[in-house]
Amino acid sequence: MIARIVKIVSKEYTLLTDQNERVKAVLMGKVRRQDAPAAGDLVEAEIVHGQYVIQKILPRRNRLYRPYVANVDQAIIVMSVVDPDFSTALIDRLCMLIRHAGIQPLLCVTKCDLGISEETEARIREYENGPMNVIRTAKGTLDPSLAKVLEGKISVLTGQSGAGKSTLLNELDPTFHLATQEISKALGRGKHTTRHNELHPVAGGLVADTPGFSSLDFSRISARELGEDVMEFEPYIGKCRFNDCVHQNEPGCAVKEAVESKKIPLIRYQNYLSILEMIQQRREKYI
Ligand SMILES: Nc1nc2c(ncn2[C@@H]2O[C@H](COP(=O)(O)OP(=O)(O)OP(=O)(O)O)[C@@H](O)[C@H]2O)c(=O)[nH]1
Ligand SMILES: [Mg+2]
Ligand SMILES: [Zn+2]
Repeated sequence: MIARIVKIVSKEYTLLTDQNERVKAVLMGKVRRQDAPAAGDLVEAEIVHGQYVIQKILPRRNRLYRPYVANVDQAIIVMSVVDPDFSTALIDRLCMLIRHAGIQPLLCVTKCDLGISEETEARIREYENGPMNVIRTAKGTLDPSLAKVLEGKISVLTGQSGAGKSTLLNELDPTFHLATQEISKALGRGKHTTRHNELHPVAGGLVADTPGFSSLDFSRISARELGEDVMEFEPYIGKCRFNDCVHQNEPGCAVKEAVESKKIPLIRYQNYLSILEMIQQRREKYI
Protein backbone atom coordinates (compact mmCIF):
# COMPACT_ATOMS: atom_id res chain seq x y z
CA MET A 1 0.00 0.00 0.00
CA ILE A 2 0.97 3.64 -0.45
CA ALA A 3 0.76 5.79 2.68
CA ARG A 4 2.14 9.05 4.01
CA ILE A 5 4.46 9.48 6.98
CA VAL A 6 2.81 11.93 9.37
CA LYS A 7 4.92 11.39 12.48
CA ILE A 8 8.38 10.13 13.31
CA VAL A 9 9.42 9.38 16.85
CA SER A 10 12.75 7.65 17.07
CA LYS A 11 12.37 4.53 14.88
CA GLU A 12 8.59 4.46 14.99
CA TYR A 13 6.74 5.85 12.01
CA THR A 14 3.08 6.80 11.96
CA LEU A 15 1.51 6.45 8.53
CA LEU A 16 -1.72 7.90 7.23
CA THR A 17 -3.27 5.43 4.79
CA ASP A 18 -5.44 6.34 1.82
CA GLN A 19 -8.37 5.14 3.99
CA ASN A 20 -7.43 7.93 6.42
CA GLU A 21 -6.30 5.43 9.04
CA ARG A 22 -3.25 5.96 11.24
CA VAL A 23 -1.00 2.93 11.53
CA LYS A 24 2.40 2.38 13.12
CA ALA A 25 5.25 1.13 10.96
CA VAL A 26 8.96 0.38 11.05
CA LEU A 27 11.54 0.97 8.37
CA MET A 28 13.05 -1.88 6.37
CA GLY A 29 16.82 -2.09 6.89
CA LYS A 30 17.84 -1.24 3.34
CA VAL A 31 15.67 1.88 3.28
CA ARG A 32 17.46 3.23 6.31
CA ARG A 33 20.67 3.65 4.36
CA GLN A 34 18.92 5.99 1.92
CA ASP A 35 18.15 9.57 2.71
CA ALA A 36 16.43 9.88 6.10
CA PRO A 37 12.64 9.61 5.77
CA ALA A 38 10.74 12.82 6.50
CA ALA A 39 7.23 13.61 7.62
CA GLY A 40 5.28 14.18 4.42
CA ASP A 41 7.05 11.39 2.53
CA LEU A 42 4.89 9.02 0.54
CA VAL A 43 6.01 5.44 1.13
CA GLU A 44 5.28 1.90 0.02
CA ALA A 45 4.49 -0.28 3.02
CA GLU A 46 3.54 -3.93 3.48
CA ILE A 47 2.47 -6.07 6.39
CA VAL A 48 5.26 -8.48 7.36
CA HIS A 49 4.59 -10.76 10.34
CA GLY A 50 1.67 -8.59 11.44
CA GLN A 51 3.74 -5.40 11.34
CA TYR A 52 3.69 -2.61 8.77
CA VAL A 53 7.12 -2.28 7.19
CA ILE A 54 8.14 0.67 5.00
CA GLN A 55 9.72 -0.79 1.86
CA LYS A 56 10.43 2.28 -0.19
CA ILE A 57 10.26 6.06 -0.08
CA LEU A 58 8.66 7.48 -3.21
CA PRO A 59 10.37 10.37 -5.01
CA ARG A 60 9.91 13.73 -3.29
CA ARG A 61 8.57 16.88 -4.86
CA ASN A 62 10.60 19.04 -2.47
CA ARG A 63 11.97 19.08 1.03
CA LEU A 64 12.51 21.58 3.80
CA TYR A 65 15.32 20.93 6.25
CA ARG A 66 14.04 22.94 9.19
CA PRO A 67 11.48 21.60 9.89
CA TYR A 68 12.36 18.36 8.15
CA VAL A 69 9.26 17.85 6.00
CA ALA A 70 8.90 16.59 2.44
CA ASN A 71 6.33 17.23 -0.30
CA VAL A 72 5.31 20.56 1.16
CA ASP A 73 2.67 22.50 -0.80
CA GLN A 74 2.99 25.78 1.04
CA ALA A 75 4.78 27.48 3.88
CA ILE A 76 2.87 29.99 5.94
CA ILE A 77 5.03 32.80 7.25
CA VAL A 78 3.47 33.84 10.56
CA MET A 79 4.35 37.43 11.49
CA SER A 80 2.79 39.45 14.31
CA VAL A 81 2.16 43.21 13.98
CA VAL A 82 3.73 43.67 17.42
CA ASP A 83 5.22 41.53 20.19
CA PRO A 84 7.48 40.45 18.54
CA ASP A 85 7.82 43.39 16.15
CA PHE A 86 6.79 43.18 12.51
CA SER A 87 9.88 42.61 10.36
CA THR A 88 9.98 42.78 6.56
CA ALA A 89 13.62 41.63 6.71
CA LEU A 90 12.51 38.38 8.30
CA ILE A 91 9.50 37.90 6.01
CA ASP A 92 11.66 38.44 2.93
CA ARG A 93 14.40 36.09 4.13
CA LEU A 94 11.88 33.37 4.86
CA CYS A 95 10.19 34.00 1.55
CA MET A 96 13.44 33.55 -0.39
CA LEU A 97 14.30 30.32 1.43
CA ILE A 98 10.80 28.92 0.92
CA ARG A 99 10.76 29.78 -2.78
CA HIS A 100 14.23 28.34 -3.18
CA ALA A 101 12.91 25.02 -1.86
CA GLY A 102 10.22 25.12 -4.57
CA ILE A 103 7.44 25.84 -2.10
CA GLN A 104 4.69 28.45 -2.26
CA PRO A 105 4.92 31.08 0.50
CA LEU A 106 1.91 32.71 2.13
CA LEU A 107 1.88 35.48 4.71
CA CYS A 108 -0.27 35.40 7.83
CA VAL A 109 -0.22 38.66 9.79
CA THR A 110 -1.24 37.94 13.38
CA LYS A 111 -2.25 39.97 16.46
CA CYS A 112 -4.11 42.58 14.38
CA ASP A 113 -6.28 43.13 17.48
CA LEU A 114 -3.28 44.74 19.20
CA GLY A 115 -3.26 47.83 16.96
CA ILE A 116 -1.17 48.45 13.85
CA SER A 117 1.20 51.41 13.49
CA GLU A 118 1.06 53.50 10.31
CA GLU A 119 4.49 52.26 9.30
CA THR A 120 3.55 48.60 9.73
CA GLU A 121 0.23 49.14 7.95
CA ALA A 122 2.11 50.58 4.96
CA ARG A 123 4.45 47.58 4.89
CA ILE A 124 1.54 45.10 5.10
CA ARG A 125 -0.21 46.91 2.21
CA GLU A 126 2.89 46.48 0.07
CA TYR A 127 2.62 42.73 0.56
CA GLU A 128 -1.12 42.77 -0.06
CA ASN A 129 -0.56 44.62 -3.33
CA GLY A 130 2.16 42.14 -4.29
CA PRO A 131 2.12 38.57 -5.56
CA MET A 132 1.92 36.77 -2.20
CA ASN A 133 -1.38 35.75 -0.62
CA VAL A 134 -1.81 37.67 2.68
CA ILE A 135 -4.20 36.81 5.51
CA ARG A 136 -4.68 39.04 8.57
CA THR A 137 -5.77 37.38 11.79
CA ALA A 138 -6.67 38.41 15.32
CA LYS A 139 -7.04 36.15 18.33
CA GLY A 140 -10.63 35.03 18.88
CA THR A 141 -11.86 36.00 15.42
CA LEU A 142 -10.70 33.24 13.16
CA ASP A 143 -10.50 34.18 9.50
CA PRO A 144 -12.26 31.40 7.52
CA SER A 145 -9.89 31.96 4.61
CA LEU A 146 -7.12 30.43 6.70
CA ALA A 147 -8.93 27.09 7.00
CA LYS A 148 -9.58 27.26 3.28
CA VAL A 149 -5.94 27.59 2.27
CA LEU A 150 -5.00 24.57 4.40
CA GLU A 151 -7.57 22.23 2.86
CA GLY A 152 -6.08 19.29 0.97
CA LYS A 153 -2.54 20.57 1.32
CA ILE A 154 0.64 19.94 3.28
CA SER A 155 1.55 23.19 5.00
CA VAL A 156 4.35 24.28 7.24
CA LEU A 157 4.03 27.17 9.69
CA THR A 158 7.14 29.24 10.14
CA GLY A 159 7.97 32.42 12.01
CA GLN A 160 9.66 33.70 15.09
CA SER A 161 8.88 32.52 18.58
CA GLY A 162 5.75 34.14 19.97
CA ALA A 163 4.32 35.13 16.56
CA GLY A 164 1.27 33.00 17.24
CA LYS A 165 1.78 29.84 15.18
CA SER A 166 0.46 27.38 17.76
CA THR A 167 -2.36 29.78 18.63
CA LEU A 168 -3.52 29.75 15.01
CA LEU A 169 -3.68 25.97 14.96
CA ASN A 170 -5.47 25.81 18.29
CA GLU A 171 -8.13 28.15 16.95
CA LEU A 172 -8.49 26.13 13.77
CA ASP A 173 -9.00 22.91 15.69
CA PRO A 174 -9.91 22.96 19.39
CA THR A 175 -8.66 19.39 19.83
CA PHE A 176 -5.24 20.51 18.65
CA HIS A 177 -4.43 22.25 21.91
CA LEU A 178 -3.82 19.01 23.76
CA ALA A 179 -1.55 17.76 21.04
CA THR A 180 0.67 20.85 21.17
CA GLN A 181 0.92 20.69 24.92
CA GLU A 182 2.03 17.06 24.74
CA ILE A 183 4.63 17.82 22.10
CA SER A 184 6.21 20.78 23.84
CA LYS A 185 6.33 18.77 27.03
CA ALA A 186 8.01 15.85 25.29
CA LEU A 187 10.55 18.09 23.60
CA GLY A 188 11.29 20.06 26.73
CA ARG A 189 11.05 23.84 26.76
CA GLY A 190 14.03 25.82 25.61
CA LYS A 191 15.70 22.83 23.96
CA HIS A 192 16.95 23.26 20.43
CA THR A 193 14.90 21.15 18.08
CA THR A 194 16.32 21.07 14.59
CA ARG A 195 13.75 18.57 13.39
CA HIS A 196 10.10 18.53 14.02
CA ASN A 197 8.66 15.43 12.56
CA GLU A 198 4.92 15.64 12.83
CA LEU A 199 2.13 16.64 10.52
CA HIS A 200 -1.19 17.37 12.19
CA PRO A 201 -4.52 16.87 10.47
CA VAL A 202 -6.11 20.34 10.55
CA ALA A 203 -8.92 21.83 8.44
CA GLY A 204 -8.80 18.98 5.90
CA GLY A 205 -5.06 19.31 5.39
CA LEU A 206 -1.81 18.37 7.11
CA VAL A 207 0.10 21.06 8.97
CA ALA A 208 3.50 21.09 10.63
CA ASP A 209 3.77 23.46 13.56
CA THR A 210 7.35 24.45 14.23
CA PRO A 211 9.19 25.93 17.16
CA GLY A 212 10.62 29.43 16.62
CA PHE A 213 13.96 29.25 14.82
CA SER A 214 17.36 30.55 15.85
CA SER A 215 18.98 31.04 12.44
CA LEU A 216 18.20 31.00 8.73
CA ASP A 217 20.45 29.07 6.44
CA PHE A 218 21.38 30.65 3.09
CA SER A 219 24.40 28.39 2.55
CA ARG A 220 22.65 26.45 -0.21
CA ILE A 221 21.82 29.56 -2.29
CA SER A 222 24.20 31.28 -4.70
CA ALA A 223 24.22 35.00 -5.56
CA ARG A 224 23.11 34.17 -9.10
CA GLU A 225 20.06 32.25 -7.93
CA LEU A 226 18.85 34.61 -5.23
CA GLY A 227 17.00 37.06 -7.51
CA GLU A 228 14.82 34.23 -8.81
CA ASP A 229 13.68 33.56 -5.27
CA VAL A 230 12.14 37.03 -4.88
CA MET A 231 8.50 36.87 -5.99
CA GLU A 232 8.30 40.59 -6.82
CA PHE A 233 11.27 40.28 -9.21
CA GLU A 234 9.65 37.54 -11.25
CA PRO A 235 8.20 39.69 -14.07
CA TYR A 236 11.64 41.25 -14.66
CA ILE A 237 13.87 38.17 -14.54
CA GLY A 238 15.54 37.63 -17.92
CA LYS A 239 14.91 41.24 -18.98
CA CYS A 240 18.17 42.74 -17.73
CA ARG A 241 20.90 43.74 -20.22
CA PHE A 242 23.28 41.11 -18.87
CA ASN A 243 21.94 37.63 -18.39
CA ASP A 244 24.13 37.09 -15.33
CA CYS A 245 22.78 40.28 -13.71
CA VAL A 246 22.44 40.06 -9.92
CA HIS A 247 20.52 43.37 -9.91
CA GLN A 248 23.14 45.20 -7.90
CA ASN A 249 25.36 47.69 -9.80
CA GLU A 250 24.83 46.49 -13.35
CA PRO A 251 23.63 48.93 -16.03
CA GLY A 252 20.37 48.14 -17.83
CA CYS A 253 18.95 46.20 -14.89
CA ALA A 254 15.20 45.65 -15.27
CA VAL A 255 14.79 44.96 -11.56
CA LYS A 256 16.44 48.24 -10.54
CA GLU A 257 14.31 50.12 -13.08
CA ALA A 258 11.18 48.55 -11.58
CA VAL A 259 12.31 49.67 -8.11
CA GLU A 260 12.91 53.21 -9.40
CA SER A 261 9.46 53.35 -10.99
CA LYS A 262 7.99 51.99 -7.73
CA LYS A 263 6.70 48.79 -9.29
CA ILE A 264 8.76 46.88 -6.73
CA PRO A 265 8.72 48.23 -3.14
CA LEU A 266 12.09 49.78 -2.24
CA ILE A 267 12.26 47.83 1.00
CA ARG A 268 11.90 44.52 -0.85
CA TYR A 269 14.91 45.46 -2.96
CA GLN A 270 16.94 46.61 0.06
CA ASN A 271 16.20 43.36 1.90
CA TYR A 272 17.30 41.46 -1.21
CA LEU A 273 20.57 43.43 -1.41
CA SER A 274 21.42 42.73 2.21
CA ILE A 275 21.11 38.96 1.70
CA LEU A 276 22.95 39.19 -1.62
CA GLU A 277 25.86 40.96 0.06
CA MET A 278 25.92 38.34 2.78
CA ILE A 279 26.14 35.58 0.17
CA GLN A 280 28.85 37.45 -1.77
CA GLN A 281 30.95 37.89 1.36
CA ARG A 282 30.60 34.23 2.14
CA ARG A 283 31.85 33.33 -1.36
CA GLU A 284 34.86 35.61 -1.11
CA LYS A 285 35.70 34.00 2.18
CA TYR A 286 35.45 30.39 1.14
CA ILE A 287 36.14 30.25 -2.58
N1 LIG B 1 -3.66 39.55 21.27
C1 LIG B 1 -3.26 38.48 20.56
N2 LIG B 1 -2.41 37.62 21.10
C2 LIG B 1 -2.02 36.55 20.38
C3 LIG B 1 -2.48 36.35 19.04
N3 LIG B 1 -1.90 35.23 18.57
C4 LIG B 1 -1.11 34.76 19.55
N4 LIG B 1 -1.17 35.53 20.65
C5 LIG B 1 -0.43 35.34 21.92
O1 LIG B 1 0.96 35.37 21.65
C6 LIG B 1 1.68 34.44 22.48
C7 LIG B 1 2.54 33.52 21.65
O2 LIG B 1 1.71 32.69 20.83
P1 LIG B 1 2.15 31.21 20.38
O3 LIG B 1 1.02 30.69 19.55
O4 LIG B 1 2.58 30.39 21.52
O5 LIG B 1 3.42 31.55 19.46
P2 LIG B 1 4.30 30.53 18.59
O6 LIG B 1 4.52 31.19 17.29
O7 LIG B 1 3.68 29.19 18.57
O8 LIG B 1 5.67 30.52 19.40
P3 LIG B 1 6.80 29.35 19.47
O9 LIG B 1 6.09 28.04 19.64
O10 LIG B 1 7.66 29.73 20.62
O11 LIG B 1 7.55 29.42 18.16
C8 LIG B 1 0.62 33.72 23.29
O12 LIG B 1 0.55 34.31 24.56
C9 LIG B 1 -0.67 33.98 22.52
O13 LIG B 1 -1.80 33.98 23.36
C10 LIG B 1 -3.40 37.31 18.49
O14 LIG B 1 -3.86 37.25 17.33
N5 LIG B 1 -3.74 38.36 19.30
MG1 LIG C 1 4.41 27.23 19.10
ZN1 LIG D 1 19.17 42.96 -13.11
